[in-house]
Amino acid sequence: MKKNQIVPNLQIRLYKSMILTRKFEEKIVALSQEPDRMPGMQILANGQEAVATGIVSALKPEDVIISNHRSHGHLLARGTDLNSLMAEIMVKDKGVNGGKAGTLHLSVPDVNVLMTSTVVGAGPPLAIGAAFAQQYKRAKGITVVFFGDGAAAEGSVHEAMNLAGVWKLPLLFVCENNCWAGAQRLEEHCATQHIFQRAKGYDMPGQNVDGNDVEAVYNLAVELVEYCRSGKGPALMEALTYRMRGHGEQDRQHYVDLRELAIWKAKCPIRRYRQKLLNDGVLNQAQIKTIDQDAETRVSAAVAFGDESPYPGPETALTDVFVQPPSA
Ligand SMILES: Cc1ncc(C[n+]2csc(CCOP(=O)(O)OP(=O)(O)O)c2C)c(N)n1
Ligand SMILES: [Mg+2]
Repeated sequence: MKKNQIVPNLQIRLYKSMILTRKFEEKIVALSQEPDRMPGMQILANGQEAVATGIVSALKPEDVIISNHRSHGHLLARGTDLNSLMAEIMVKDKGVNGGKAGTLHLSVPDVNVLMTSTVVGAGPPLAIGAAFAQQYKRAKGITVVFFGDGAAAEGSVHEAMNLAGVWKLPLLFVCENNCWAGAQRLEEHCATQHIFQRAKGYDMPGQNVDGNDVEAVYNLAVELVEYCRSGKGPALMEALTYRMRGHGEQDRQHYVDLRELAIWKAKCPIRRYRQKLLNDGVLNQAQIKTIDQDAETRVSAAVAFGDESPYPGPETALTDVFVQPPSA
């Protein structure tokens, strides 16, 4: 039986983090339907908020995060400044990366998010580097890398898990299994339905969790983060959830069975948690309404901030793009 690490203040923080992510991404949906408002491809994690919130809330500031293309929840749960994140997604000069990253290739060093990448399977090998540096320098932090069920089939992910197992790195692998990789169902692209069981082959503990239950995700994350921090080596966590929207906002999900979608809609991590907090008397309806409205207000302010920011000027095209390597 896993230890329950949940206390009331934490419950409210978990709820606030999930609803902020949901409102943030709902705003992106609305803006991406307006012409020329959100350039590029918008990839959202609607329905997956409990994974990001539950895991990132179990981390310490010194821990490093590496994420993939579905990263908004990870970044927001980590406390990335809302205004400059929205401005970045709007590719504006005041964005976290000066409008040069957009939504898919971000880096937010302030909050120790080393990078996000849409190159599927790119994160785990780079996480090896980050975790090796932590081990070599005897730092207190660990590294957490998020990747999808599709990425779990990439050679780079297996190589990274193997090396982490050999070197006993302080690295938590998080497979966010949302049952889809693009338009392919899990059973079409993955030889096993239980990705966490692959941990055994790399000599690390592997566990799975209901990824739509934020408290369960948090409790397991605390346990596995502690394991990695203790110097015993890496661990693999698989969170089972569901991608409620298309792969990207241009994808109309014509290949998805609407009955399946309805089943997962009923398991919405936010609706489910709101009901639990109401039932347990942690929050009442009025308090929930205030929290939800506050999230909406903050998101609207972030859009206004992005609107006011100019696009990066052409004269900045080559600044902040290359880093001079340290001289030997
Ligand atoms: C190396 C590489 N191969 C293919 C793609 C195209 N692609 C982008 S996302 C994606 C699916 C990834 O699925 P998964 O890892 O499960 O993440 P999810 O999108 O479900 O969050 C693919 C194939 C890519 N971006 N990079
Ligand atoms: Mg997936």
